[in-house]
Amino acid sequence: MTKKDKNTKNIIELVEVYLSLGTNVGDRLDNLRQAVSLISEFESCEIIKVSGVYETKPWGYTEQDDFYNLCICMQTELPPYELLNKCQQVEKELDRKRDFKWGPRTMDVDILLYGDLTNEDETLTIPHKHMHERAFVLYPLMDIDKDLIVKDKTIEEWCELLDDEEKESITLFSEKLNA
Ligand code: PH2
Ligand code: MG
Ligand code: MG
Repeated sequence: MTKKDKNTKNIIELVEVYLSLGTNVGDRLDNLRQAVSLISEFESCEIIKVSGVYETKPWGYTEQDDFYNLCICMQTELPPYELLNKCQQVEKELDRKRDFKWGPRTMDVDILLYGDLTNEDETLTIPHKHMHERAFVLYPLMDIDKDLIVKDKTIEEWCELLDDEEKESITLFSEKLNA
């Protein structure tokens, strides 16, 4: 997708990005609201769609409280590492403590997809490594676009492949964040 810059009339490349947000410490709904509000203020970014809010059993490390999760689709002009930096600032603003892998957190903002980009290094793996096996990512993405293709399958197809335990790990809390 492209648009014209107002001042220079240059063509700007807009990339479609999908983010996953998760929280299981403090007031989870308020954490999500604050994070989405901060993300909506990112320069050169426009939120296109926000999924419903889902309550989800912890994945990976299970001895912790349930999460609230949602996904966001947005268009951006920001390069991937600048966007990552901004997502990490949101985590900091929400007072995220340095946690251990898959441990409790006030806010986690992950980049799932950045257009067609594939990238793998220590700081950023796109598409997100585990996104196709997690109900807490796939169900919110179903709200946004069930036909979106990730790793050669649609979101809907990946959902059907989840085992029963994973399918039962998630319930819709609210269709709208600000309902
Ligand atoms: N995030 C993790 C690890 N486990 N489980 C759920 N349900 N939701 C998450 O957002 C989540 C998780 C690591 O980022
Ligand atoms: Mg994460
Ligand atoms: Mg993360």
